[in-house]
Amino acid sequence: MAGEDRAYRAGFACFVGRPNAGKSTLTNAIIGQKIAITSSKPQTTRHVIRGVLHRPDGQLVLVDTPGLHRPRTLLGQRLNDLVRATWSEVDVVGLCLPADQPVGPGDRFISGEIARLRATVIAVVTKTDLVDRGRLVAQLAAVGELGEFAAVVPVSAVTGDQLDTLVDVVTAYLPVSPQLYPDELLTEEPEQVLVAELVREAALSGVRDELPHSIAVVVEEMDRQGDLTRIYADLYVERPSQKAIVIGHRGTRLRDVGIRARAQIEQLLGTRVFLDLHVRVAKDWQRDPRQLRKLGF
Ligand SMILES: Nc1nc2c(ncn2[C@@H]2O[C@H](COP(=O)(O)OP(=O)(O)OP(=O)(O)O)[C@@H](O)[C@H]2O)c(=O)[nH]1
Ligand SMILES: [Mg+2]
Repeated sequence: MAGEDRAYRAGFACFVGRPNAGKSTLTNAIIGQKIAITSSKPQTTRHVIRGVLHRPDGQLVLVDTPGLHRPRTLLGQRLNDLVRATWSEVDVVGLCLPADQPVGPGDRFISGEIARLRATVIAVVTKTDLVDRGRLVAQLAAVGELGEFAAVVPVSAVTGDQLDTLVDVVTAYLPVSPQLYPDELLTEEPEQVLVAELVREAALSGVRDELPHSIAVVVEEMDRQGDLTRIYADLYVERPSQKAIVIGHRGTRLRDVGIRARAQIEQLLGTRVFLDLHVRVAKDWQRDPRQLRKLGF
């Protein structure tokens, strides 16, 4: 059915869902580059990040957002506000439901909220590589019960299974429109923001409990000369005890974070990287409007 009637489509879509549902991993897999950091800790994403997928028949702009959750801090409230603002601006919303977890009250809440939007709503069953066929079929049935969806697509961002189908489905619901972004642009995010996020991702791995939520990263200075980029970044925590954990015995943990972050940043920038990390305490920043502003929220 290829032919003249396939008009060029362009528009915005975002994946929504509980923290840890796989939204950022899916966004990266579709864009084909790491624009959003991911981790096994809930509430990893804190910024709205746009990535652009270019196809001959259209342009899909994916907006990665934080997971919607019950807020316990001012930061939590701000993140939820960001999510809701994004929902009202996109053409397609993909509700992400992990295949390996029962559909729960959190999913029902989000599903009810998005049903009121002007966007086309589809359901995406994520992480299908983690379950067998029987369990997947049962999950698809449970998702069918959850609400009215224009489509239900099972997908694995890790194996790539069904990714193309998902993109086809989402693109089909975009409006007929001229191109929105120039060719080849993958993301508009400033490099400093992407770099700060990569440092935060490295700092998240291996820390537990409340600590992941307490970490924020700001790039203070970034200076490229030839094939070397010098980066000075501050890693903020909320209490002195957390500072000790992040730095580790004789600085070993922090050194490790620096090594892992540097490898990722070198990939992003395509230059060698000198990375200078400082750990600072910003007391209870998640609840403090002034600190939040300083940290970019
Ligand atoms: N096996 C498997 N794991 C996945 C898949 N997609 C995501 N994950 C894992 O699930 C965890 C959460 O993924 P994220 O993409 O950070 O989840 P998120 O929905 O963006 O989470 P928040 O930003 O916290 O709301 C990570 O450990 C991922 O590696 C998948 O398709 N298969
Ligand atoms: Mg995320």
